[in-house]
Amino acid sequence: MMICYCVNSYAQKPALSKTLWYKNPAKNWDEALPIGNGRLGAMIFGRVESELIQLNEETLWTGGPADPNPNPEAVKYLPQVRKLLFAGQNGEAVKLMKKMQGPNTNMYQPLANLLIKQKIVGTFSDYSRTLDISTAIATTSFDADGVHFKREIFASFPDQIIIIRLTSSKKTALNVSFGFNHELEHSVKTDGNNQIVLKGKARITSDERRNQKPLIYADSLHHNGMRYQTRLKIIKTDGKLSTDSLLNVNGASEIVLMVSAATSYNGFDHYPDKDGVDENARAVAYLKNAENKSFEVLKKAHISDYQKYFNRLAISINDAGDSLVDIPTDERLSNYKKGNSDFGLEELYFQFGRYLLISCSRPGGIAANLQGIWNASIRPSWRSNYTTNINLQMNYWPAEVTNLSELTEPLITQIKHMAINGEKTAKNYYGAKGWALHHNSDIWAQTNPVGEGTGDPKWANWSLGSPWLSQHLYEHYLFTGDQKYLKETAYPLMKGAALFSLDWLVEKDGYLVTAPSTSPENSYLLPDGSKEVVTIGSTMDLSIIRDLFNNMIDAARVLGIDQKFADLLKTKRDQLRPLQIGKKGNLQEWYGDFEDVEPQHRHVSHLFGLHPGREISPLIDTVFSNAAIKTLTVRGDEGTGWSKAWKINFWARLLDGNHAYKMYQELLKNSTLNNLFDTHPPFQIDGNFGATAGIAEMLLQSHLDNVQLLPALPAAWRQGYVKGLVARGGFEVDLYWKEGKLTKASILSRNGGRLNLLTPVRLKAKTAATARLGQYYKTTIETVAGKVYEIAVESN
Ligand code: FUC
Repeated sequence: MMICYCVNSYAQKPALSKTLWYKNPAKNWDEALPIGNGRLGAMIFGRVESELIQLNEETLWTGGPADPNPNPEAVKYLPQVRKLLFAGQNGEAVKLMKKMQGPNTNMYQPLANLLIKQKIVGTFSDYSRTLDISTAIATTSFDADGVHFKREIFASFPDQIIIIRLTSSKKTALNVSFGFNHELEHSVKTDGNNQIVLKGKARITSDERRNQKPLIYADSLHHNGMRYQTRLKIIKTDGKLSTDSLLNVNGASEIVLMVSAATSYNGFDHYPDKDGVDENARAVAYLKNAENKSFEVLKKAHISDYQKYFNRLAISINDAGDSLVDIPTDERLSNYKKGNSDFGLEELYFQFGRYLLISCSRPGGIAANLQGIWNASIRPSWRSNYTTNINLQMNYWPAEVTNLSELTEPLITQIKHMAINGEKTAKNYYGAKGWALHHNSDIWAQTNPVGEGTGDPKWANWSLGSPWLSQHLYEHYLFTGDQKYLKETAYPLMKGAALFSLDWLVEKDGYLVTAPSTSPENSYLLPDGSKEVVTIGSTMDLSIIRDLFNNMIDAARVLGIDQKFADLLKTKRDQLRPLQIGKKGNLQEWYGDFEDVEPQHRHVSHLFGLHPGREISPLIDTVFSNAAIKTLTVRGDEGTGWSKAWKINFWARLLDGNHAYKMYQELLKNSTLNNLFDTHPPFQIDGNFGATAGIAEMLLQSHLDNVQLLPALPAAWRQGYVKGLVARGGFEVDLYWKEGKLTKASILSRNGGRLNLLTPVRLKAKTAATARLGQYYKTTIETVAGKVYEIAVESN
């Protein structure tokens, strides 16, 4: 077969079914391969003579701490906006809503380009580049002039550096130079003959603000940009070193290098320049700590750290195993696009989502942005920031259920920061208690409505970020059962979001509603044909608030605290305007039963109650679940990458495995780049994460009172297993199926407690009670912490 990594002498043999591989170097960034340790990221092009490794560091953003009150005028408009909306003067309301906007967020920035120039004799052959997601190591190898060359690269979390090793099968065959470049203002200097250092400064603000005359939001100019530094050091080589503007190594058979980087970022509330940390000291310290360790020691530590997360879950679909692994990944994808089935590719993409989360979101770090940590542009699409009306949340959907719970820590920290700034936003913009978060945020935890006075309110003024993100806080408790965390971290933050929601609600026609309200990022037509973006009490707003109030009520009960507040929330929850069904049988999105301007709009905001909420389900009430089906049918199966990913989750929650699978196929066929990155277009990582979550949702659900085994298994997945999914309540679940039916399960109870299993087949379980629930069997087991329950199925 074509793959030549099997001949190499020292690499751990890649797990073929878990390897992305290609016969050609990346033509562009969308084909390069990502590695990362949460903080440092690299996109590896795999070019032979002129290799490009594009680097990132997660804290490198433009700007500095958010202005707590960038638009002091905003607060006076709220009563007027409400009055106009209630009088049906939406157009006038929109004009005033623009006056309530504030600055846009800052941007995530690239760190540097690492260039590797290798002189080869003649042409090269037997080329391959691979990314083994079972070890998180990328390899490029090729032959030239009878010599086999290999480059291995990985980003180590334990050592906080990127490690590169170049080898040749023949002594003295490696003649290579190394250097840096960058689009941002920077300087590059060699330091001795084995080190090269790039220093630079990020922009003080996103571009358009700098060009604004007069400056309407001037605070961002009170600081002058984040410093950053990237070092490349040759740690070991048998070649001869020299320097000019590059580091040169001649006549080597091995070169081991380390990339170390740091910024002056010192927390979301510190100016990164005057109050920044010493980035030079940090970058030097990482190197110093790692440079005396051997390549093998570093590699071993990296693999064991990475596999601690990755190996928690295994999946097999139709025994795909190693079939088709001798076909390069881009060719497999292109065959898939032509309609050929490839269950191994489906497994790989699912696991790739987990790989990406482990590689871009580590405890102690920064939350994954729109591109995780991988960004080459100094003006990335949507600033590569946090978009909170779906995208940031979607990034973290797979974390708990695919057994990566710890990786939510950066999100929880980001929420803590946004709650601090959001308290000022709630007060300064609305005179409200609690904390508010709007459509966008950034590393500075900005929370104000964005748009700078000209943004369309259908995105810029959306204000439900704090209650939505509170769902993630509570879910972390539901999956872990960690009551200390619930009490000390989640509950106070959720309460802040609830206090804001209480103040944000107003009465209309006997119900509590939100006003102004939007349904991201859709618009509708009034009967007179006018196009509107603002409404009263959008279905999404009210479903999000209902979700938060329900979670708060549960949390207060679990903790045995705050009963009075929980009672108040119950009263208010029951006064929220209920879900409405439109004349087409769809779930209504707006206050009235209006036509959509774009019926196939990518957002399906009003189905929040179906997913990620827990308000709509065929197991609760088919009236609303049928309305959700109608809504999805009208919306159609197209959309951006993340939109398709969300639809996998929706259909899974509707227990329609075949339609969920269709959406997965659509995503792979039409929204996936050759490196398996999701594309909006352009690349946006949320679709990768949303799809991984969606596959998990097809196999296991636990958002209602039951743990549903194989709730939405598609007919095409005849047999298989998944081991290591996690259900709420802290149950670790292995499932096996044949001929489309569950055959056995093995469930570890981490915390003890009652386990309610819901299955279409009757289970054989000693000491369990079984009851019928519609077409399902409900099996109840009182579990003991630490015990594994082997579940067999009654023969049919
Ligand atoms: C929302 C979406 C866009 C895009 C952006 C980052 O505004 O509507 O499609 O995903 O976020």
